[in-house]
Amino acid sequence: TEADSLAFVPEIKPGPNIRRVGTTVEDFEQNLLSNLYFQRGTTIESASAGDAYHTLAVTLRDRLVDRYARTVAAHYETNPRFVYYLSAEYMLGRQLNQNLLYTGTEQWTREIAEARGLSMETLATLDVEPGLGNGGLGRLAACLLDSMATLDIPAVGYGIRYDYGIFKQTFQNGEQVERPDDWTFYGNPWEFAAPDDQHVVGFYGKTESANGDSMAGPRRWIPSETVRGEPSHMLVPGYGTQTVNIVRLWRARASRQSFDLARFGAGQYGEAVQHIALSESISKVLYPDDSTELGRELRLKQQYFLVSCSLRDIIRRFQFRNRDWDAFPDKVVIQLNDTHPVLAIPELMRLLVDEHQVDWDRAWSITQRTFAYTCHTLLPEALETWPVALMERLLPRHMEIIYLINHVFLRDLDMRHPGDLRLMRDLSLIQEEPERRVRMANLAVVGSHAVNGVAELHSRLLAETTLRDFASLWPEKFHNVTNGVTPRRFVRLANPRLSSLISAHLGGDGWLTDLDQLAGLEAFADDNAMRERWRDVKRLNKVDLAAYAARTTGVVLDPQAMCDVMIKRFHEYKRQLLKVLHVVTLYNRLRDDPAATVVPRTVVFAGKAAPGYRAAKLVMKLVNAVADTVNNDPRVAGALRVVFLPDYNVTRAELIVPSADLSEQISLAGKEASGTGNMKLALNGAVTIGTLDGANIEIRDRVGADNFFLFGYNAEQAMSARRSGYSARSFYDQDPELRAVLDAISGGVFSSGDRDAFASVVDSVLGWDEYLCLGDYRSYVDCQDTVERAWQDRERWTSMSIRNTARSGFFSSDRTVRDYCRGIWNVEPVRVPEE
Ligand code: T68
Repeated sequence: TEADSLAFVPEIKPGPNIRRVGTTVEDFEQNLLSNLYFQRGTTIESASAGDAYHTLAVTLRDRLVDRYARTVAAHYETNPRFVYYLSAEYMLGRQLNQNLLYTGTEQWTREIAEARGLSMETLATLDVEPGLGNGGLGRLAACLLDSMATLDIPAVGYGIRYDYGIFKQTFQNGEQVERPDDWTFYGNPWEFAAPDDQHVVGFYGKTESANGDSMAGPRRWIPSETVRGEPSHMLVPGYGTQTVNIVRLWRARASRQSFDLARFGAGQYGEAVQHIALSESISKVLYPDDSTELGRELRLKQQYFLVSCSLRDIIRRFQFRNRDWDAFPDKVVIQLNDTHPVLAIPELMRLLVDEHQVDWDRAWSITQRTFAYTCHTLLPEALETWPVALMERLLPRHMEIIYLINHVFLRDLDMRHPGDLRLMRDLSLIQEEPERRVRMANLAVVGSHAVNGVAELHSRLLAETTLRDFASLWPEKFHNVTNGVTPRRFVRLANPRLSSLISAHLGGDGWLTDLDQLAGLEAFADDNAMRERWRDVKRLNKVDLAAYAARTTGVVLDPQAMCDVMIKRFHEYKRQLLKVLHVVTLYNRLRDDPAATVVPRTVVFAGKAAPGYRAAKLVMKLVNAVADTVNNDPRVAGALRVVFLPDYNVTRAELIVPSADLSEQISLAGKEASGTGNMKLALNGAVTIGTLDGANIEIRDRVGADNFFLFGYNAEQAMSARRSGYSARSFYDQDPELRAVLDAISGGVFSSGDRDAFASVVDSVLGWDEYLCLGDYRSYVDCQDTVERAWQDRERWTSMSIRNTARSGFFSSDRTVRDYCRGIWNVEPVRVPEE
């Protein structure tokens, strides 16, 4: 049909008629005026700030379209191997400033806007951050997209266009209150709808034989429910190159004819749209992680929805230039960002076997060569499993396919390790007890040619613990790819003052795409003039942060004080509680001896907790309570301030990171897979206080032990402490300072005398203390005392700060992407010509 043939052309047909944008400021201004007139339907005399913002956004987008069209043409021409990054989450951050930088129109825009009395700051605040992720995993996806485009890697990101992103966080009585994030309320000028490329996704129903009756042969799945997946995409420009890739996000729409006109006519307005509401609920909201039991079925539907739409799209794109299925793995590598998109493995099998008549063994070989899987956790409770009963109901054909994959896998396993029932039980894709469930991580490992952890320690521990038996079965499958962050967003855009200083000393901004060049700053680490300017940058950044804090929370910060930051999701293993114990320690010391000379400190917290995570939310309430008490106590004014900045997101990170002096990376060793906030902070000259966990180890190896404050158990010691009868209570009994801290909390010092308010925090830490907070307390507090002594030597501290930046070039996500390209993807860049 006409519609079918339309769907089988690339997004943009390569051809000579690509429209080009002008190259002068006059052209740019003309484009702006023209978009204001034709897109917003208004004139410069009557435009609102919103009109100006929207017009600027689409004008920048136009410039990127020009590059995108040339990118599509170059890719079509080359027919290269593409990376398809599948992720349920993307934390892209604000787009405006990024796209101004990447199109080189920052200065022009400033002049044009300011001539009309519009500040760049006003425009920036109208730019809404798409919060389509929870934390590190989603932000990593966004950093990798940026680096892939910058390195000219042909790539597409696939995700879900949630109507509501991660909730907005506010506090009431110190408790987190979640509000919906209606991020597209005023429209999203950055995206393009692509209704021609929609796909139909099935759920439920039954399967039947298509010919013969073997489960391995083609079968027919007759779903009993369908929804449409409607794509839109946002442009992902590379920095300093012509490549513009896309991230394609799927939105669930009801199938046609879903509106019940008869019911509406009968006055049953709710019932009339019920079917539409139900279908569209699939992409309604981002899950604030999987710690709630509620809506698990909907979460599985989300996962399949993403996978089904994306795979059809990948196949459609493959078929532009290719026919032979055996070439599929040569043209396609699909990276699975954690287990959330792992249903893509049985889905590709289904498409090949049932819809394209490829026989099972050939399909399986294609599938395994196509997929690669990144694991982001070590916590066994975070490994996803789905009840077999639910899978059988929702995705009957996929369940058959998973059984068959498992059957063949276990048969081969039995040949290699005859009679090893323990091994079979542990590696099976199906867990039997206490309930039959599908193990998504096992499915991911069996169906992929590469599995990677996200930091050296994490990859080692994965192979030694969580995925041990798989690692001895297929050692060649296991890789490490240490995470990274994009220096464009997290240094250049977030910290323009530091960027100018760096460029001035390195003789240009080549470091932005070759971050190892930061090593050139090493020569200035002990240079007095440089140290002076370095401190100036930090101080001015802290002035900005203080202004923001005063405006939003009323707390007044001192830009001269040490800025001590702990910014990340609230989770027990990350140990915000340990940080609170330290703050209370400082508070007690100051109260006991108001004349004590201490280093003035501002402690900044930010982060969200999963709405259903009670323990984390209580720690959050404790942070707010301690902040309240400390900030209102005149005895400690000038020495200690605590501020909890609400609604942490990418935008907030860009504000806080540049002003940090001390970076808190204090998770219990062996629990944090990598961390990426640790990298952002080190790159911006914060010195880390941390455990030997995740990428902290690699940061310390590079910046040097002298420029890193290390404390606490290492991963082995933590595991063995627990095995040899760890007793939290003994630390309380033996350490009077710790005792005073816990007694103050349970005695109501931070809760107006209410002894019950935080009793469960104290009881749980004195009882089991899952994350060894008390075991690490003394070592942590002593290490903080060392930090204070170091801070008092201003020149030495500044040198440490400079060395942290100079030696952190490794943590660019460009390096991460190069590692994936060489070790796992085997893809080559494709240059996009200028004209
Ligand atoms: C993080 N994981 C790791 N998970 O905790 C962090 N989980 O160490 C690492 O640096 C980062 O991934 C990038 O590799 C997450 O952020 C989630 O957000 C998540 C979301 C849904 C379900 C489970």
